[in-house]
Amino acid sequence: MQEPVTEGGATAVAQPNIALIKYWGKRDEQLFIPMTSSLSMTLDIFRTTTTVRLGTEADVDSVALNGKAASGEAERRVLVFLDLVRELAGRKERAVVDTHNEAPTGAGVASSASGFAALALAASAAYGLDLDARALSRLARRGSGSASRSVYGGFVQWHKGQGEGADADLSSYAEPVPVGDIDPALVIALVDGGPKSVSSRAAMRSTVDTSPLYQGWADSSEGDLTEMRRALSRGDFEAVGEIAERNALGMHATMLAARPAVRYLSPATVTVLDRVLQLRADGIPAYATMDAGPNVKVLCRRADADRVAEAVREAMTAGSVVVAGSGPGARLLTEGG
Ligand code: 2P0
Repeated sequence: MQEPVTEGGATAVAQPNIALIKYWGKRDEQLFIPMTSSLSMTLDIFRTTTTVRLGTEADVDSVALNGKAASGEAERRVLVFLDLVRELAGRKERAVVDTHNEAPTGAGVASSASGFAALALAASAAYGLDLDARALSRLARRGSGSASRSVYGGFVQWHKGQGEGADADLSSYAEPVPVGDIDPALVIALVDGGPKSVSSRAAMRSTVDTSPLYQGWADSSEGDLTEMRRALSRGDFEAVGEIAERNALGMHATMLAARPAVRYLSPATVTVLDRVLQLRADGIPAYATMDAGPNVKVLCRRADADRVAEAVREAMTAGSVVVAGSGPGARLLTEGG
């Protein structure tokens, strides 16, 4: 393949986040406005690095993911996003996008969050848009809802926003949340590295449309969020963990009640959940959360992370365990790194 002629360009890095209060359901699919507010922790692992250059002669965008030309839905989502950035910037040049992902794709450690946070930052810089963090978070949201949160490091709340249309778009953004002294770690049990059976986007749509349990969870999630913010600010680790675990289990309950049911949890997931209960019975504060896949993320204190990782590893017959801490938000790389 001939190298395209390019000029300028920007490289950005972002990392995934794991929600402690989940985002599950949109009230505006076009603008990515969520049904509920959510709250997450940005991780210090699994970087996505994205370079966007402007093609001076190209008449189409070119997108590479991990060194291979992107295709299908993954490519389409990037092209739609680039159109949005061009519209905001009032520019017409096509882009050459090169993305490298350290995370295993498709199994619940969402690469779409780090991917669209990095793309939003690199593309807005390449097209000369001067966005503040809130505007960048709103832009990243249009690529993938959870990406709005990866713009920031540490603990982050994504506001569901108010009103409809432009009002909702302006008021649905993420921002950092103050936290007391909790020194958290997430022990990630990658019980299955394969692609997910149903995309989270399709699964959340069908849950909202068909699950009789959905509204109950959405209502209770508002209370969970309020309690979570209080627990974080007073540094109450046990309360943070308990709220996160019940919010995640509730989200999965809504999916199990969807018609047809969406079940991401596998026997290996349940085995790890049992091990987490056992850890608590043994006096170690450890709490589980799961996303749109069978993997389990165990929230614990950093001081307990090795012990928790060991216990989880022992419970697993396959897969691997990764330990993450709290990480930084999206940032631009300057030339030379
Ligand atoms: C979250 N998840 O809060 C929730 C919990 C999965 C389970 O955000 O359609 O890839 O691109 O906005 O952000 C995964 O959904 O969905 C997700 P879109 P996204 O982390």
